[in-house]
Amino acid sequence: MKKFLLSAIFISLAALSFIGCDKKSDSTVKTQGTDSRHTIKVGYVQVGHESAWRNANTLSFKSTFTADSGYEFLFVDADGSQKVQFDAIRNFIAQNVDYIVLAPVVETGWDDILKEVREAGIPVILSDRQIKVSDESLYLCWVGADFLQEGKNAVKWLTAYLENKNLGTEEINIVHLQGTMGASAQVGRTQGLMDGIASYPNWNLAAQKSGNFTTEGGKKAMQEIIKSVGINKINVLYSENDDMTLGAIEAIKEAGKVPGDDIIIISFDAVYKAFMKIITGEINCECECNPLHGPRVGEIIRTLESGKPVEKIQYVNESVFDHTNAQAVMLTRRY
Ligand code: GZL
Repeated sequence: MKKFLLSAIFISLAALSFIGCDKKSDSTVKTQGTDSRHTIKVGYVQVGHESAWRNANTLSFKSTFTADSGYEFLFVDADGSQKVQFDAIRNFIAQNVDYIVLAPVVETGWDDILKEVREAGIPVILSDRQIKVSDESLYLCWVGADFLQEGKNAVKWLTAYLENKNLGTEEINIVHLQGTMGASAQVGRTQGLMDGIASYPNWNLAAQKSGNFTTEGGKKAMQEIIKSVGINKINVLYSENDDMTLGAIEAIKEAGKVPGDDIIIISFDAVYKAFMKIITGEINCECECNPLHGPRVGEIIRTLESGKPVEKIQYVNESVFDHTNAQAVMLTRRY
């Protein structure tokens, strides 16, 4: 009964926080500003709709860049394709937008297209994942999470957890579900774990597979790992986003084990469906990754419109949650 009530509270709060937002992930959504003199035309190229985090991120932008707030908002959901992102950017250049906001699918391959944008004289704001370019002036600024720090937070949590369970010197076999390979969220979270394993001789990387940040991908990868490693040999699951974690939990249960008890579960994002599992004990640690970039990017554009400079790199604030602190903030969660 308690679980049902908790779920009902979460779902109604989440629904309330997104009221009035368009839930569609249309390929192009266009809204006309109310006052043409001050309408700011923003072209936003989103990664896709692969995860609950991504959908919360999209809704955050759609609820910020509204016609009532003086924007004409062009939205493209690239469905995980960098080529679609390139095409969308060229289309935004042709439509002469005032700003291009880009959430890059992967870190590499952006030099040429961003040079085209620079020739068109359109500023580029990066949101969420980062890029590796030969010339950092190809984009104006970036707002997002420190993915390496998120990985370090997870390792720090696991170290303390094992110490508290008197397992600090025991052999610990860790299976690792990676996100979309080459995405900076995957690169940073993987580095955090690898650095941790390198510093603890009793931590072993038992298996490593990409689930591409999706629930289906996480379940399939975990099933393959269970087959190759053996469910009884797995002590910890380090999963680089909640959607993969939810799929992996299904696979762990199908193998007859109790997630959060037989296997320590560490996950990233802290979206409410997974956050609930801290309360029920199926997930031990959630490393938050704040998806609510819309207001921050809106603030950046307003600052630029007023002729003021903006910081090049802007990290969002994030926390780590487990059974000691999740309950207290459960009702304040906004995604
Ligand atoms: C992180 C973001 C990642 C999330 C995943 O900022 O890029 O992509 O962790 C999402 O859920 O798919």
